[in-house]
Amino acid sequence: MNEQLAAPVGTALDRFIHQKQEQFPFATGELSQLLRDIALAGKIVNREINRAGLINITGSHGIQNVQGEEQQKLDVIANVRFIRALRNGGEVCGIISEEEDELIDTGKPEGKYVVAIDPLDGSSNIDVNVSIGTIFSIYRRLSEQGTPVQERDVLQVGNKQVAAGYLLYGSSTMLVYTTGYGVHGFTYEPSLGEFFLSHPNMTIPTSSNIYSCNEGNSREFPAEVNAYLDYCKDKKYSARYIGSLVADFHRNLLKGGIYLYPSTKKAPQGKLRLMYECNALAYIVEQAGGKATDGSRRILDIEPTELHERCPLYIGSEEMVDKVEEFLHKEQLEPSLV
Ligand code: AHM
Ligand code: MG
Repeated sequence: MNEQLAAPVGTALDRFIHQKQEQFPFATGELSQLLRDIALAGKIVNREINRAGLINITGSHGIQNVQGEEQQKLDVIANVRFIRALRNGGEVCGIISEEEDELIDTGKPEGKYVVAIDPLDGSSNIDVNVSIGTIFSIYRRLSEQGTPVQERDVLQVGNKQVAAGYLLYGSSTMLVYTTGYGVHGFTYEPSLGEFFLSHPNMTIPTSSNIYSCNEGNSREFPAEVNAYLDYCKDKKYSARYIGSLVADFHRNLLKGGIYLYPSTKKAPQGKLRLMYECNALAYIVEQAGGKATDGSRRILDIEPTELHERCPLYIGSEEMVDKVEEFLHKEQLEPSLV
């Protein structure tokens, strides 16, 4: 990591963003402002989450989202908060959100950026006081500034992300993001209402003994995946699965490990969404020295065709992702069950 880009632990997020911007002579400050907008919305959502148990706003909202899943009230709240923050900021011309069927035109055609966001991921964990998160990807628009946003502005390949990150609402609230110059983690200090740099230049161990997977689905997995899971058990790896992607990913980022959500018989493309779950985490993991694939393709090289498309995900420590790929491509194994 370039020493010039180093900032001391304890640096406030705003200052950190400002310092980074100063290192790029032609930066206009719009991306910096956009990151601040996301951080602000994150603080508001964090407050709502912390009050959830008290003010009885958790539980199903009674309507289904675009994926056919039941929305939780906090999903809706988080969605509204982030969209409002991004709209008011003015840097963003279009948004796709897990909670919205269609591309959202923010009504700010001068906005240079588009955002793909999962406002509250791991929503099945809200009611049980388990960590949840927000995941976001930022792209520079392709169409001309000053014109309405188009679908092609958001349907960009992951390697075109200019920034990506997540908020983790856990035992502490954290913001972790990259703009392509390493991964930096900030911890929220609620009494001051500010994020402070706590994890500069995060790197993921190249290997470890943690695997994260919903093995309840194993009857539905391809045979090759089950062979890999047997390998993990032979190696006496620890299974750690929270069921909140951000939380599972964050733990593996710090400690090393692999997270896998394979294709299943029922869901041949897996469960997770490329545009606002897989791409952001793939960008972060690569910046941290790890790897992310769908089993055969680098996640960041997948050309999207639909806003809400899904893809299998194998992500984490490089050697562990290499190993699972080795299993997935072993010819001597029984043909895939899927
Ligand atoms: P969500 O966007 O509806 O919350 O679904 C995504 C979540 C991930 O956070 C998590 O890793 C995965 O779904 C868990 O799925 P499962 O319950 O099938 O194990
Ligand atoms: Mg999600």
